Amino acid sequence: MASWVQSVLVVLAMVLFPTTIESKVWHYKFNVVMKNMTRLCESKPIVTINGKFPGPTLYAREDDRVIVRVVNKVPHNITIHWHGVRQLRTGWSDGPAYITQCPIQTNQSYLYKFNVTGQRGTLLWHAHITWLRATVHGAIVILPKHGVPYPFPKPDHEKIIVLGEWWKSDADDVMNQWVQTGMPPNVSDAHTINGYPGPTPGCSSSGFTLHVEAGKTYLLRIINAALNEDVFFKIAKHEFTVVEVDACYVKPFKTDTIYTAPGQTTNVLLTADQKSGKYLMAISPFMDTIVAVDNQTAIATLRYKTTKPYTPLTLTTLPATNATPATNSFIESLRSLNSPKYPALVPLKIDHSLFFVVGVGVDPCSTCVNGSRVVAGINNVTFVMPDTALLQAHYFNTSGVFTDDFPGNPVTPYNYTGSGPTNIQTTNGTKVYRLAYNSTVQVVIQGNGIIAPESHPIHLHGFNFFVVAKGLGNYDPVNDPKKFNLVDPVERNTLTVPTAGWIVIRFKADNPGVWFLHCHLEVHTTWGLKMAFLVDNGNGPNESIIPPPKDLPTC
Ligand SMILES: *[C@@H]1O[C@H](CO)[C@@H](O)[C@H](O)[C@H]1NC(C)=O
Ligand SMILES: *[C@@H]1O[C@H](CO)[C@@H](O)[C@H](O)[C@H]1NC(C)=O
Ligand SMILES: *[C@@H]1O[C@H](CO)[C@@H](O)[C@H](O)[C@H]1NC(C)=O
Ligand SMILES: *[C@@H]1O[C@H](CO)[C@@H](O)[C@H](O)[C@H]1NC(C)=O
Ligand SMILES: *[C@@H]1O[C@H](CO)[C@@H](O)[C@H](O)[C@H]1NC(C)=O
Ligand SMILES: *[C@@H]1O[C@H](CO)[C@@H](O)[C@H](O)[C@H]1NC(C)=O
Ligand SMILES: *[C@@H]1O[C@H](CO)[C@@H](O)[C@H](O)[C@H]1NC(C)=O
Ligand SMILES: *[C@@H]1O[C@H](CO)[C@@H](O)[C@H](O)[C@H]1NC(C)=O
Ligand SMILES: *[C@@H]1O[C@H](CO)[C@@H](O)[C@H](O)[C@H]1NC(C)=O
Ligand SMILES: *[C@@H]1O[C@H](CO)[C@@H](O)[C@H](O)[C@H]1NC(C)=O
Ligand SMILES: *[C@@H]1O[C@H](CO)[C@@H](O)[C@H](O)[C@H]1NC(C)=O
Ligand SMILES: *[C@@H]1O[C@H](CO)[C@@H](O)[C@H](O)[C@H]1NC(C)=O
Ligand SMILES: [Cu+2]
Repeated sequence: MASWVQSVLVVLAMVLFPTTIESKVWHYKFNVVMKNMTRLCESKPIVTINGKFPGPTLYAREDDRVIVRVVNKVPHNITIHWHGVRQLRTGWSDGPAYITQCPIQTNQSYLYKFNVTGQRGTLLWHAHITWLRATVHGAIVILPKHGVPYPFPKPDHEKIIVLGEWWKSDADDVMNQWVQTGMPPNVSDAHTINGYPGPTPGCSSSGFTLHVEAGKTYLLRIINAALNEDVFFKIAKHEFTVVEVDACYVKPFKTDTIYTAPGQTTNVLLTADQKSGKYLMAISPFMDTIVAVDNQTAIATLRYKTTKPYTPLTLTTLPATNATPATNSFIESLRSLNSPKYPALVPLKIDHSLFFVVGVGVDPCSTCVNGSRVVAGINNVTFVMPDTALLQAHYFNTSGVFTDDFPGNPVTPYNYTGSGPTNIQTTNGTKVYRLAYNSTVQVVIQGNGIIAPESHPIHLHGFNFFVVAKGLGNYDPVNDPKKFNLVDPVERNTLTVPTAGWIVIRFKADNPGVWFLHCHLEVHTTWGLKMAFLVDNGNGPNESIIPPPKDLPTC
């Protein structure tokens, strides 16, 4: 066949059968650079990607391949985590420092390579080392495959809304406050909406404005990139229809208040159905225990295109800081879409039934102010970071880096939400829990009340999980399983364990590698509320982790 005929046929085939086109590769370059930024009337240098805060949006399409070249030009070690991307067999590109890779050091670069197999929706990317996440984060948008519609009415426009926190000091200096003194680090000085706290008295600064056209529908991709705080999100006079969380479709429901924890993403439809004008968009913190919180409200504006000059802003009120019922009503409305096309594949037979008690404790510390410091842990184990990556140690059979004896259940049970143990010291270690490929896992995650009961947004790398139940007090292994939702529980990668309560999650360990599980409040992760699952290879290359890339950083 003449080559021009072949070309014509190829073009014709591409037009007629677009699904036969090979999946696309999306290339990105992330330059890690310092940039001076002014917020709250003060300037400071921050670590950024390509000079942006929030960082650039990473677009891809379901089943496509993504390659991100990260070049470190700052005097800090860095890694990037593609939060919620399952990293099927590509754990080397997952990102948490000392778990799946050594840091990318100054003047080094690394290619993150992964496929977004079977995923579509909004996710987050962020630095996963020290507290650099404060300024190094952004959105991941995974579009559905060509020709595959959303399972909800097509919006006219799509907008990204990244929520964050801002410190006037360097965020790593704030973290080091604890390292050096053992005292809890300072709360942030402001919350941000797409990088801005809103008008600040005493200096010229406005906030983010979302421009809308009357009658149009918008898909808002809301990402909580805050370090340490759960928040409420509201827009005056406008209602949202929630359609997706953590890149998993949900049964649509209406609400005027979004509740979101760090690491979570929420996609909502908003119709510009109000009178032309300006409407307050705001976030405020949620905290229902006696822990210090940044109580500043961040302010942005939703503005109709036809708004006349000097139109006053229509205001709204946010829930109280301790409005636990508002969080419950939001969480309890979340149900998997569970349609024939997007079924909820909840594991029904469980191979590993685990019980993780999460919370804080204390550890002796000779350099600390009081001779002790606040720590945190799971099943009384405060995780100690190794000085090389766990995944490398696992792959190369290096002994002495970790042990695989992480306790699947509390060693000494106690009344978790009651009087608690008298000795609140924890033990420490670098321990993983080992799982065979394909095994099914249930984890009851029970919050405790040591020092103060507190809520914890727990995040699992490498897998989505189903949240089959949640409750208050101590989990009851006899009666609570009767209330499990095994039909359409929400599927996601981060969910809050309520203050003095518990959640039950289920997942199938069909992704080989070393996968981090931790509280997504960075302060608690720093204190040691973290562990890792080690999932062994299955049969053959398609069920095994790929070999490490040549440019994998070393420690
Ligand atoms: C930030 O500002 C300081 C003081 O003006 C300056 O010395 C520094 O070079 C600036 N840094 C960057 C990355 O622009
Ligand atoms: C990084 O590269 C710059 C420019 O080549 C050099 O001046 C600097 O010393 C290097 N830093 C490190 C830590 O290697
Ligand atoms: C990712 O997709 C590419 C095709 O785009 C394929 O060649 C490669 O094997 C996939 N990688 C993994 C780890 O599945
Ligand atoms: C923390 O807050 C205290 C009291 O406001 C202040 O003195 C200190 O400098 C802050 N620390 C950092 C690292 O910003
Ligand atoms: C240290 O002691 C002071 C004074 O007794 C107390 O207020 C503070 O909470 C203690 N801090 C820690 C981390 O235990
Ligand atoms: C916010 O917190 C600060 C410091 O804890 C406190 O002084 C202030 O009264 C609080 N403001 C509100 C509105 O709660
Ligand atoms: C690690 O040990 C396993 C089991 O003994 C073996 O199959 C594998 O080849 C070893 N890997 C390396 C890189 O030596
Ligand atoms: C645990 O503590 C709670 C709160 O103090 C109490 O109501 C409950 O009876 C205790 N449970 C047991 C088994 O002692
Ligand atoms: C936790 O570990 C410490 C140190 O080994 C021990 O003293 C304490 O009793 C343990 N607490 C619980 C609840 O297991
Ligand atoms: C782990 O615990 C031991 C015994 O309490 C202590 O000496 C050591 O400093 C701890 N290590 C870390 C990293 O906290
Ligand atoms: C894992 O599950 C898949 C799909 O159910 C199956 O095809 C495969 O053989 C299983 N592998 C192992 C090692 O159990
Ligand atoms: C950067 O990472 C390397 C390798 O783990 C480590 O040796 C070094 O201390 C780290 N530097 C900083 C500033 O943390
Ligand atoms: Cu926590």
